[in-house]
Amino acid sequence: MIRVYGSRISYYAGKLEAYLRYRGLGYELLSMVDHAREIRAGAGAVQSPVVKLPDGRWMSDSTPMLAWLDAEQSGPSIYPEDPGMRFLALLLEDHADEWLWRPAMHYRWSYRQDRDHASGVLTDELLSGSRLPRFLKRRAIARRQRHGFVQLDGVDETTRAHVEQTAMAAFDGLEAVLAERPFLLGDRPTIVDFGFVGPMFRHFAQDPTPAELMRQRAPRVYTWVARMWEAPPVATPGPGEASILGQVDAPLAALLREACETHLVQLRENARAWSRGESHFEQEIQGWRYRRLPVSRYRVWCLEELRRHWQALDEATQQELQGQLPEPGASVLFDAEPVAESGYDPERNAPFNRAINVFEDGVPR
Ligand SMILES: N[C@@H](CCC(=O)N[C@@H](CS)C(=O)NCC(=O)O)C(=O)O
Repeated sequence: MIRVYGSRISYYAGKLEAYLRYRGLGYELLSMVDHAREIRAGAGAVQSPVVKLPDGRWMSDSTPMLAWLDAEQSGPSIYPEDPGMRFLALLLEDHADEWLWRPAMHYRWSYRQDRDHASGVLTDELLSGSRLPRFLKRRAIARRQRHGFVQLDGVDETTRAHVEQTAMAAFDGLEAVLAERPFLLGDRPTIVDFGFVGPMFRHFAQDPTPAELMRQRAPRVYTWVARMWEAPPVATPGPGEASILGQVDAPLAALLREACETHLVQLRENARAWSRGESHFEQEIQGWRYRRLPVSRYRVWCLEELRRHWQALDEATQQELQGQLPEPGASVLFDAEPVAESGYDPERNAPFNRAINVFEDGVPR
């Protein structure tokens, strides 16, 4: 049995669980806090999720974990075979992982109903061993999360409307794709579905405020979330069956545009600030000014990984993709000089390396 350490309302644990269910891989979900010391020693960092395999090896980080797990499976891969589509799929996964995190945390911790719900769940999951009164535990959790992941992650009265706008752009973008097909690239789930399930499932479809917005504005996304959780069986497709898209269509192009304008623009400025040794940076995204964003070393590595995948493409594919990836943003994938070096995982052992948190020791400072 695979051991998954994490929370049952966690973004990335939800992504991993959806994958394990899809592949029919049995797992048990265990508390991170009760096993924090063991996790730190085994995996390098405490975050949700961390996995202990039946052979005793530890793995972290949903992106390399899914890549490794999928390479071990028989049957059709969740990664598109076509190299160009595969690259675009990895870009959308990273966008869903790293860009939609801010709106997901904002909706969960800025709205009272959502904060009450999530702080209650996390108190019972994480702090059941502490004898403090429950209301104090809830307050401490809500304060940590709201302060660190919302206020210190650049969400204030000047950016809040944009943070919400970008979540609604994701709802609308996915809704348009799902008008065409049951999963984001075709008839079966791919890494793009597992990427978007992170924010869409455990956050937007479960937290009261965005869940209501999703039901009203993006009902197909709401049912797709359930479809992803239902864990459709993976059958080897017969000829002409269970196909996935061979080229970018209009609704997919809209998702890619949003990823370039937001996520890639932020990845570039984050990497620049890291190379200058700064802890925070200021930048404009889609015309909105963010005055103070925390630098993430982990995201410098995310950019390195995307650039590495880009470099592995042949020239003809690169040229074709350049026509599909707009500025501002796209050129950070192929600029001759890298913006920065993370120094993280130089041996390329992920998901079996010593992990780091996305931010310092867990929360932005
Ligand atoms: N890149 C990691 C990120 C994991 C992550 O940041 N998980 C969050 C919870 S969903 C976490 O544990 N944050 C650290 C904290 O809150 O201390 C992944 O994809 O698995």
